[in-house]
Parts: sequence; structure tokens; C-alpha cells
Amino acid sequence: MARIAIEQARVLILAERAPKDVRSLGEDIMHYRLATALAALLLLVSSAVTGAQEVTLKGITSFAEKTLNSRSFERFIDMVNAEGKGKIRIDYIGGPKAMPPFEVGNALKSGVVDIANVTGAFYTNVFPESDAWKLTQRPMSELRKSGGFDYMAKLYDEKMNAIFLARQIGHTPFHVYLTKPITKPDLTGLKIRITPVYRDFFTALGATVVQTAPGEVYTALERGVVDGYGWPTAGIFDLGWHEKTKYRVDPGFYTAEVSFLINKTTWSKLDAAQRKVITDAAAKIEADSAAYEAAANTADIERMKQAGIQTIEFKGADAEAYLAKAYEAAWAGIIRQSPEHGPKLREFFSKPK
Ligand code: 173
Repeated sequence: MARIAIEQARVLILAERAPKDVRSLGEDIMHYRLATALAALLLLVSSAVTGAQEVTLKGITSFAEKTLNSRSFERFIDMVNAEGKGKIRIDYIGGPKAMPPFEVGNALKSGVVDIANVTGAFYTNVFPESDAWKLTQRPMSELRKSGGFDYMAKLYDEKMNAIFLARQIGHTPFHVYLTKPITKPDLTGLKIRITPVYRDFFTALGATVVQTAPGEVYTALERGVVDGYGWPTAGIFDLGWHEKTKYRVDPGFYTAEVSFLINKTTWSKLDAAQRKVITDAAAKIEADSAAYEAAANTADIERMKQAGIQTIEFKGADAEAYLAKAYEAAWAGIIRQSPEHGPKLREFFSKPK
């Protein structure tokens, strides 16, 4: 491309010289060199004025488009495309209709997509420790200083060829939602829909577990394939699950995580200005997430009440035992899968004793 431009400029400059009969060979060579240098200079100046070409990144979300867990990614894309005009833009490919959620991790690793909105539980096939984000009991701002974030960032680099940009969901617990009541923390005899987030805990509570993507939950409830499911505090109205849900179990446990990741090879090709557009927008979303989630959770708790969804609440020592079991079962699972990194992550992520 640059070579063609230089050649064209050289032809134009050379056309300006004296008629052939009054030129020497030495003059011709000198003219040729001068023309080449001038053309290259012109090209340099014009690209410095116009800036680098606009780069387009392919963006995917692992949650349904325009639903709670995708909305902050959509806000992020809008910010990048507005701030990055002429420099960088994200082409939003969409959600699970474009790509199954459990394939997003591999697609990001291989560069089939450049940027993804996804939770660790959906790519344990690529990087088992990713599911440990749910066990953070310290804010991201603290983890970014304590070394906990850097420890994970190194694993993202090594295992996933990815860079972790921002955690857009990080202040919301998960719950058990049921179609049948329970009277104590015991799911014996119940079939519960899971992802890796809930597997160890629900199994420890005696449930029979069935793993599905969120897009299959409604049908599983409708057909009675499951008696309940795990999900964060907010979002059950997005896909109509409230129609089939009778109970929410409190307290909630863990802290849901949904984050933006970018392919490292893609990242390495961006210049400083393009990277700044991305990191500024990502930081803004992470900083806003607490307020964003609090509003969504308050609204959905009220909406569940209005919809007649009853709360089954464990209190006092029962609640404590329930939560202790949740963390114990999950850490045991993480450490079983990653004896090397699991214990380190537990130290970084757990609340001070
Ligand atoms: O239940 C799920 O599909 C799941 O693992 C999850 C994780 C983070 C946010 C929402 C759902």
C-alpha cells in the first residue's frame, strides 16, 4: 500500500522534470532519488496528519443481548465507538444466538472474536481457575493493588492469551431459585440447573445437578426437567423465568462475576491512543458497577415480591453454616482442579480472618 503510494508520487514528481533531450543520465538518477525521498516524506506527513487507520474489533457477549448481564457491555461498546471515532470501533456480533456461551472462551483465545463479555464459569474448559472470581470477598479495587489481580492476569495471559479489562458484575450474590419449597438447607431429591459456579455447593447440599446454558433454563423448568436453578439476585425476568419460579432462597452466596476480556494478540496490535479508549471505558464501567448492580438488585427483589415469588430465608447460625458450606465446597473444587494456583487465589480472594 505504502509502496504503491510512493511509486505514484514518484511518477508525478518525475513528470515535472526537464525534456529528455536536455537531461544527462546523472541528472535522471538524482531526480529519481529525490523524487523517491520526497514521496516518502509526503506519505509520512499525511499519515501523521490523518492518524492510523480505524481498527474494528469483533465483540461478543455470552448473555442474551439487551439483558442485564449484557447491558454494561453494550454501554461500553457505545462509549468506545463514540470516544474512539476514527481510531477504534467495536463491531457487536451479539450474544448466544451468534455463539454458544460455553464456546466464547475458546473463540477469544484463538482470536475468532477480539473482545468478550463473559463469566469465568463459561470458560473453565480453557482456564479452570477462572471460576474462582466468584469467591472474591474483597473489592476489585483492593485486588488490583494487593497482587491478586496480577496473579489472575498472568494466568489469563498464559492460559487464554487474554487480557482482563474490567469486572462489570462484582457486587451481586447468587441464589437458589425453586419450584418446590424446602425447609432446611438440603436439596436432596431435587434436580437443579447449574453451571460450574454452583456444582460443588449444590452437590454438597444433596442436589442432582444438570448443567445448561442460561438459554435452556426456561424450557428445563417448563418440562419439569429441573426443580430449580442457580442465578444471581437480578435478571430472572429477562428470560421469563419468573413465570416458573416459586421461591428464592436467601441468603445469597458468593459474588457473581461478568467481565470484559480482550485477545492479547489483538491488544498488542493497538497503539497507545486506541488502548486508552478501551481502558478508559472499561475502568469507568468497573467503577460504576456497584451502583449499577445495587439498583438492579433492589428493583428485581421488589419485582419478585410483586410477582408472588416467596423467600425462603435461613437465619442466624443456619445462614452462617449455609454460607460456610458454600465457600468450603467451592474452594475445595478449585483447589482440586488447580493444586498449584488454587491455594494462592484463596489467600488473595478470601476476607481477612
Ligand atoms: O448461572 C449462570 O449461568 C452463571 O454461571 C452466571 C454467572 C454470572 C452471572 C450470571 C450467571
